[in-house]
Amino acid sequence: MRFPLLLTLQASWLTVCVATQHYPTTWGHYDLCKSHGYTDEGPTWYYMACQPEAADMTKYLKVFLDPPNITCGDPPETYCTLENPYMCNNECDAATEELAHPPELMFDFEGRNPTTFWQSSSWKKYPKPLAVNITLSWNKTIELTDDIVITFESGRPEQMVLEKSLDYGRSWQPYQFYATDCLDAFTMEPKTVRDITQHTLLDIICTEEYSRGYVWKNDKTVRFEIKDRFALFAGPKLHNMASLYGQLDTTKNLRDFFTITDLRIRLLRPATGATMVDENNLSRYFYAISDIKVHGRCKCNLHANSCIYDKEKLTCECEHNTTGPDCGRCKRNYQARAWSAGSYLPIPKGTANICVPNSVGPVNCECFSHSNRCSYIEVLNTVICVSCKHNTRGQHCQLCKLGYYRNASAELDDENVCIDCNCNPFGSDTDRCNGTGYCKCKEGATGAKCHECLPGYLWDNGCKCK
Ligand SMILES: [Ca+2]
Repeated sequence: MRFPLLLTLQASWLTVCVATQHYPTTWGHYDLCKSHGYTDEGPTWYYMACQPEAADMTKYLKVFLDPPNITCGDPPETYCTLENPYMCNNECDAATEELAHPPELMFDFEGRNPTTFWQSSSWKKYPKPLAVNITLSWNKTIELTDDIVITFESGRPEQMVLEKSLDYGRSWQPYQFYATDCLDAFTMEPKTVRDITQHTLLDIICTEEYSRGYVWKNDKTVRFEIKDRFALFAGPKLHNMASLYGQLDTTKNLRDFFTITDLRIRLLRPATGATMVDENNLSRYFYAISDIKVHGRCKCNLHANSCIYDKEKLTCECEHNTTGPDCGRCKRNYQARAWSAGSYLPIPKGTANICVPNSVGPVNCECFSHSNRCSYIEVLNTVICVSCKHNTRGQHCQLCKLGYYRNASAELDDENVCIDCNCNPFGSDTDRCNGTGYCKCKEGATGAKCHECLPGYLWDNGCKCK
């Protein structure tokens, strides 16, 4: 029986504060979507940008192979080792559990000995290339937060491309090319991640770093370096995440670079060892992968701090009145202003950019013709008019400014709705008046505007005793 799995997301503030730690989980700053608070108007919610904690994303993917029947063992095959063509005691048989190498063994728990791995058929149709595509699909946008690491139990491929899709597999872009000879395989100059700068971060490179060295059995991994790329903005130990957030906030291309819905590993040529391909012993050449690491975050546009995994699909638990798998739109009845993603800025709590309920205030910035500009006050969850003219004030310019009073014979949208109190500056206490225009007089003064004196008083810049 399958239960929905809730990714819980309590960021560890402790870890954030340990400055000397390598690669602190500073992304965890954004772990709360809202908090309770108080204003003059009573209790309210304060909204903050928030996002789910980074996690092992291989638990939530589906894997597809192309060709679909490329996994070894049907019919059963015997394999030789690359180093010693006479050592042919590895058997693959899909019908026997202990001898089968299905794709899910690329994602099971590793750390056991011997390792478990997926394995392809051997290169029986040489010289036709032995090419295999491994597609990992999340059916959901995710943001990569750590290096992608692929561990090969065969030799590492001599040619391979890592590709990504941002549109659920409709279109693909390369992430990185891998070859023993980049010029020969892809007509690209060989580079490494160390050649990349802030300005060339989006460049796609070919690297020879992860293809050579089959003889060194420990060099089994092929890597796509995410953290080295982060470090170009956040510093070598990722101390200055604020700088990275700032860049991610303002540069959509950069944000998209680390965002994927699918990954595709295109295996184009298996390891062949140091010598020519031995056509008489093609059982030496195949692909075998024991582990693929993809660490990332369920992408919710900074509008959710958790995702649920239900019916084999990740979905954001949207806050801020947003909805959709990525919190990518406003809920019904919360469309008083256009949807926008949350922002990492200002550090450390960001801006929630919540969706505004239609029912809070008039939807179309109603200011009784005294203003045509409104502003949304997030703390109060309210739309208010800005720069009310004609001596008005208030959320909808429905009140008179101090020193003015309501003209009882004018409608609310009349330019003359507010009349100057016109209180005599010497005779009255303040320049304010009541709702009928009467000013508050100083001792001895009288009249609506306090410009006359009571009996026994004489006018002399105000009313003085006789
Ligand atoms: Ca495994």
